[in-house]
Amino acid sequence: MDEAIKKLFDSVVNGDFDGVKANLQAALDAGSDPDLILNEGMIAAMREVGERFEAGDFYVPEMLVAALSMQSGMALLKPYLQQGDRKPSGRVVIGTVKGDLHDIGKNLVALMLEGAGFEIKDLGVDVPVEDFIRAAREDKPDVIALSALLTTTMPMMKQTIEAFTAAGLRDQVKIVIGGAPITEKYANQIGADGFAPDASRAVNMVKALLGG
Ligand code: B1M
Repeated sequence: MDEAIKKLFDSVVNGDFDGVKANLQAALDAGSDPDLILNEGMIAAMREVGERFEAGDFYVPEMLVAALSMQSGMALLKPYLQQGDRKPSGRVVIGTVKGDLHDIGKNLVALMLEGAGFEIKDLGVDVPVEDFIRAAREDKPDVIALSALLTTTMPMMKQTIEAFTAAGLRDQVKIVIGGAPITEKYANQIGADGFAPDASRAVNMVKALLGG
């Protein structure tokens, strides 16, 4: 792996903000592929952080600082990830479901969709079902994208889909889901219109759903 990307990985794991900035810039200056920087330097680092948390070597504060350092790097990387086609492709409302505060993956999905020309309304984290319903009524999106990172918050996705059916809105909007614990099987089980395991496949899936 590129030396700067390896150092970036270590900086994210250690929550070293200055290191993240310097090593990210060094990787860009060295001509590394932005997707590689994101996947090998940052997303892989968050995976490592999760493993250390599970092993009891990291606690919530370390996990949080690592997440914040990654987010600071994302600001620098953003322009390089958004060089896709820019034709308006549709409107997407996105949010992390109620009870769940994880937003890095959701932000990445929003960023990539925006880069692919979608208009994005980001409802943030810990989003109650009613807010998705309100956004569907007011903003008339083509797609509602739900993110969940906890096994305990996955059921909120099912509840959200059921609430759309109860509100008579289910056939007016596609509902797609994703997040680390989510699988295609779960998406089918709860009647979602689509699932994607990562941000770039989320863009392809949403494009395909909208016939693009
Ligand atoms: Co938390 N956390 N966390 N955490 N955290 C996980 C998820 C965990 C797996 C860690 C572990 O134990 N290994 C574990 C969940 C276990 C489980 O449910 N089975 C866990 C836990 C337990 C918790 C707490 C309960 C800890 C505690 O308090 N005791 C707590 C819960 C708080 C809450 O939400 N109510 C908690 C808190 C936190 C922090 C706040 C400290 C921080 C989040 C900060 C933030 O997001 N702003 C945090 C972090 C950083 C993590 C890990 C380490 C990293 C998550 C991340 O950002 N990954 C995570 C471990 C892990 O995932 N390996 C962990 C990088 C990101 C790019 O990937 O989010 O998967 P991801 O997104 C991907 C795909 O999933 C997909 O595309 C993205 C980009 O490729 N995707 C979608 C995501 N959303 C999509 C939507 C789509 C499509 C694709 O729509 C169509």
